[in-house]
Amino acid sequence: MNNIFLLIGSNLGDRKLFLKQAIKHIEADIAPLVKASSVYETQSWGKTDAPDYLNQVLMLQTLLPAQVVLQKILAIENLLGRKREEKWGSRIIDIDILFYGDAIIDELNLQVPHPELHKRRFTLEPLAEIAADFVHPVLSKNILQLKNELKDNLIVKKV
Ligand code: PH2
Ligand code: MG
Ligand code: MG
Repeated sequence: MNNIFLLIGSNLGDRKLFLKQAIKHIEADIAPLVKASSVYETQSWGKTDAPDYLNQVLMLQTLLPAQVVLQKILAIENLLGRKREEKWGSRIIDIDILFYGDAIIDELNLQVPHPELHKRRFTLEPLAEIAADFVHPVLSKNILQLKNELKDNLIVKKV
């Protein structure tokens, strides 16, 4: 089995409900959750004038290949009504693959580990809550170390 970590996020509409609906579809179409972090309210990263996000990290175990997981994620985002607009634009739901076990994937439509995760407090705080010891397969540091080295000081708080 592969341990997969997903980040879910929403900064539009009923954010809490979108996270709940995303989890329901992830459990039905991909795999049941093994662990989930608390929900965090986080300042928007990249576009600082955008509304705050709710973010949460989920861990699941699956034998599905990463590309199949990605296709299922895109289908769930579409089902929930996501419209794709500008980079880092506000969204009702975003589901990103952070890690797929120790795999390093560099394909046009999929990069794993997520190339920016080590720069983002909104990702590392919830990830550290459920997987502080997990070692980043490219950077060879664990999540707690990466969190302690963060330069990102945008506000991230448990709700
Ligand atoms: N996602 C982004 C860009 N900025 N900021 C926060 N706080 N949370 C996110 O999930 C997020 C973001 C692109 O996917
Ligand atoms: Mg994202
Ligand atoms: Mg995404």
